[in-house]
Amino acid sequence: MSKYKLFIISALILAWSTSCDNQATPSDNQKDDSSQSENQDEGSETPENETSMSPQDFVPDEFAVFDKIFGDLNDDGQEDCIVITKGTDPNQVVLDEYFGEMDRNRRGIIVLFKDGNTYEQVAKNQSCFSSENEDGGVYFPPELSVEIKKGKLYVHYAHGRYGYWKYTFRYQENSFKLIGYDQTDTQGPVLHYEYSYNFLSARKLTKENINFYSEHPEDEKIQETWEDLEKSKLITLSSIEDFDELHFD
Ligand SMILES: [Ca+2]
Repeated sequence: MSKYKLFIISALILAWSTSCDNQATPSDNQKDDSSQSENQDEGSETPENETSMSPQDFVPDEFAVFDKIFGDLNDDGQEDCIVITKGTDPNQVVLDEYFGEMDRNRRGIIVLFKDGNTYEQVAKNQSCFSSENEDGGVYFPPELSVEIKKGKLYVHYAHGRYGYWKYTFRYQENSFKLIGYDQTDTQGPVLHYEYSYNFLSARKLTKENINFYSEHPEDEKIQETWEDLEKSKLITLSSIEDFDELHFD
């Protein structure tokens, strides 16, 4: 009889502990699910916190790598990486009367800081640059190059005999800020105007070749003018919708 009682008690304990296990399982799963969705949310809201060993891993599926530039952008001696991306939408490949198929997918930029063996994403803008196959009219379209020099990020547009313009960015307060803009207006080898904006000091320097119409570079006579700019919040790289629309003169 006592053996039978013991059996009943053992059976009850077993049943009770199993039900506890069953209860615990879904709540654990629930916990896992919620922490996973929290992580996913964090990932989409703050992609700049993503890390990976390879720059390629930061490029979303529907984009291709157009170019990669290496150099130190935050003065820690570790070589950072800029990835220039390009869209892959087949609808953006158009047929040009003279040049045949032209891929007009826009280009973007991803900036990665090296930290030991991994990269961390610190800035991303997927469509701020037009394609390399825009219609330049009677002249070729401006040629984009992105460079790292002395810890700064330069977005440079060369436009042959008409001159160039370039944007200078520096990493500060957790984002790349536009701190300078330079532009030249030339006619072949002869300079007409050179503008230099410093957004940190809110000052602009204009150099004018007052002997421009002599049409000889050796006759250049430069007159310098300084102006104060209206102080405003620095523009961030990630917020620029279209570099083609970002001009100051
Ligand atoms: Ca670095």
